[in-house]
Amino acid sequence: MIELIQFPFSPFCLPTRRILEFSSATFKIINVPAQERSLVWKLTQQQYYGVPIIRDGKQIIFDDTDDQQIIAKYLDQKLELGLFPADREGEQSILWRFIENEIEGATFRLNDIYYRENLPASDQLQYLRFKERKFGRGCIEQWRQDQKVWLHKLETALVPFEHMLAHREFLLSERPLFVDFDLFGMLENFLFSGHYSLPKSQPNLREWHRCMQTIQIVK
Ligand SMILES: N[C@@H](CCC(=O)N[C@@H](CS)C(=O)NCC(=O)O)C(=O)O
Repeated sequence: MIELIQFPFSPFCLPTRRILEFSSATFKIINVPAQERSLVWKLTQQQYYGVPIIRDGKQIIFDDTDDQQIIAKYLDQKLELGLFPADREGEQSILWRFIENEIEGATFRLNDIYYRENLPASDQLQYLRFKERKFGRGCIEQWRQDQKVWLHKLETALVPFEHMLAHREFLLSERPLFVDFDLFGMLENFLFSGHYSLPKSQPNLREWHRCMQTIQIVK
């Protein structure tokens, strides 16, 4: 059975989880604390500490690149999901870079504002320290002060997707491709704290999001 090693609000784990649910394959979720990666380190034989990783029998799959989608492509092939049709590879790879930079940059900050609610008390110190080491002292407090600015940036960055969804049911096609799951995962990260909803100005995106929550492959 496929095992997904993850933590629940990770913007990079959420697309993988939804792809697995979409596939109808049986899989098991193994949650690790957001700041404690010894299981990941051990399973990858000291090659990687990020999440997600996948265990599939004897194989361990992880994506140590910024833009190759190694895990999603592995699942796509193995489970025959058709998420990466060759004739859409170029458009998808431009879109997933935008999704994982512009969109994710806003969603993770907006969610991290609520890290004390999202994490058990025992994990909060290491989480704050990790963020401050990466983004500077007081970064989360700053994001909290700039919350409206980040919400506006997110809404603006989502406009092109709203336009795409005015013309078809999914971003590039009449069926979901990888970029649908990628954007969905980032938005689930944004919505995780329960403090936000998708912009009222973007009804097509809201409808698509509702559909993406439960869609399953028909084979
Ligand atoms: N390219 C990787 C990126 C994964 C990633 O950035 N994961 C974050 C969590 S959302 C992570 O584990 N970062 C390293 C860390 O937190 O120490 C993928 O798509 O799987």
